[in-house]
Amino acid sequence: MNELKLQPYPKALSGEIEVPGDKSISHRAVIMGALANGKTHVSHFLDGEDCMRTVQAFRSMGVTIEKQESTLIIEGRGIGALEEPKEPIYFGNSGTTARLMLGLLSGLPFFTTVYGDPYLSNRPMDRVVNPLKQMGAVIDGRGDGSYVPLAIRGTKLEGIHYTLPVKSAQVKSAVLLAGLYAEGETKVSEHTATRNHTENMLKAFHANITIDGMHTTITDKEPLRATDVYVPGDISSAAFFLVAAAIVPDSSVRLKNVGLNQTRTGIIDVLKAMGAMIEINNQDSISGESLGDLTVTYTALHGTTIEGDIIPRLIDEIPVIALLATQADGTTIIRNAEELRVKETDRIAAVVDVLSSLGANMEATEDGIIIYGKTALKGGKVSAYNDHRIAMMAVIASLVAQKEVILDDVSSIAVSYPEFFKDLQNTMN
Ligand code: SPQ
Repeated sequence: MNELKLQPYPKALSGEIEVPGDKSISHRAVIMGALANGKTHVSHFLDGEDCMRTVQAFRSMGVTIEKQESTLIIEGRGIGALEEPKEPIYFGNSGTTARLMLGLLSGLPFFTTVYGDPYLSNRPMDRVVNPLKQMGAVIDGRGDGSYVPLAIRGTKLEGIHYTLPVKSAQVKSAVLLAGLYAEGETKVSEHTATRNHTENMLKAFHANITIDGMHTTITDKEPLRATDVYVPGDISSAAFFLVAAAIVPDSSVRLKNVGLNQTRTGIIDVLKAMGAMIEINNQDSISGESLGDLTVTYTALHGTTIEGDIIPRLIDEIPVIALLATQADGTTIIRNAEELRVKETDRIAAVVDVLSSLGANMEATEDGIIIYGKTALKGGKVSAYNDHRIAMMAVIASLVAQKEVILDDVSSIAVSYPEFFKDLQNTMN
C-alpha cells in the first residue's frame, strides 16, 4: 500500500506542462508496428504500465521492441513472424490490451492463454469473445469465455458484419483487428461514435480500410507497412489539470500538444457549457490525429446536463468532471454512462463514495450521477479503489479541500500517468 497524505493547497496553479502520450494511441501504435513489415518509431510513447503490457505481449511473441527514452523502436517482420508464446500472457490491469489482443490472437496460427490482475478479471470479455466466435474464433475460459483467464486456439476467421451492442471502441477495435486476418469483408457499425484511433492507425499503416459514417470495413489481408508515429498528449491525462485550473481560484494552466481528436474532446465541450474559460491554440495534425495547446483560466462555473452522444467522447473523464461539478453552482446531471460500471472498478459507485466522503452532495443513478453544487470539500480518508482515474481525481479534489485528504493507495496512477505528481508539482509554484 502506498498511502498518501495531501494537505490543502491555498494558492493558485500556474505554468505550462506537456502531458504524456495518449494511452489509446500508444497501444495501437505498438500493435500496428508489431504487425507491420519494417521498422516503426513511436515517439512520445506513453511509458505507463498498461501500454507496457501490450509491449510485453508482443515481446513474448518474438517481436523485438526497444525503448530509447520516450521513443519505441519496433522491428516488425509481419504477422508471419509472430511466435507462439511459451508462457501465459499477463495483461495486468489493462482492458485495452485484453480486448484488442483477443481480436488479434484469434486469427494467429497458435495457442495462447491470457490472464490479468483481480480487477481485469472482473471485467466482461464476452463483449469481444461473442463477435470473435461469430468469426470462427476458438476461445474458452472462465464463465464460458466471459472473463480472463482465457485460452485462445488461433484459427482461420471469416469476415462478419457486426453492429456494436455496446458503446465500446475496444469491441470495435477487436473485431477490426481480427478482420485483418479474416477471409472476406469485415464490417463494424456503431450507433454512437466511439474513439476512432484504431481506424486512424490502420489507415496510417496502409491497411485497406473504408470508413463510411458509422460503418468501417476492412477488406484485405495485405501486410501492414511500417510508419513512424508521433503520439499526441493524452486528453484523459490533461483532464486532471483542465479541471484543477478550473476549480482552484486564480489559476491559469497551459497544456501543450494535447490530442484533440473529435471522438475524445467531450470534456472541452462540457467545460465550455459550464462557463469555464478555455482557449485552444496551435492546432495541428500528425499521424492522422489532431492536437493543440489548451489553456484553462479559473472562473465561476455552473451546472449542466451531460448525456447521449457526448458520453463516449468523455467516458474516462467522468470521475474528474464529477469533481468539477461539485465546484459549480446548481445541478449537474450525468446520464447514459452505464459503461462506467464495468471499468477498472464501478466508477459510478467509486466517484460517489469518494466525493461524498469528502463532503460533496451527490447521488448515483443506474447510468450516471447527479451532483448538487456548489459544495465545500472538507477532507478525510478515502479509498482510490485501485483505479488510476479515481486516484488522480481524489488528488485534484485535495487541492480545494479544507482539511487533509488521505488516500489509501496511489500506485494505480502508474497505469496511465507515471509522471503525474511531477507535473502537478510543476503547476504549484
Ligand atoms: O484499457 P482500459 O483499462 O479499459 O482503460 C480505460 C481508462 O480509463 O483508461 C477504461 F477503463 O479507457 C478505455 C476507454 O474507457 C480505453 C479505450 C481504448 O483505448 O479503446 C476505450 C474505452 O473503453 P471502451 O470499453 O469504451 O471501449
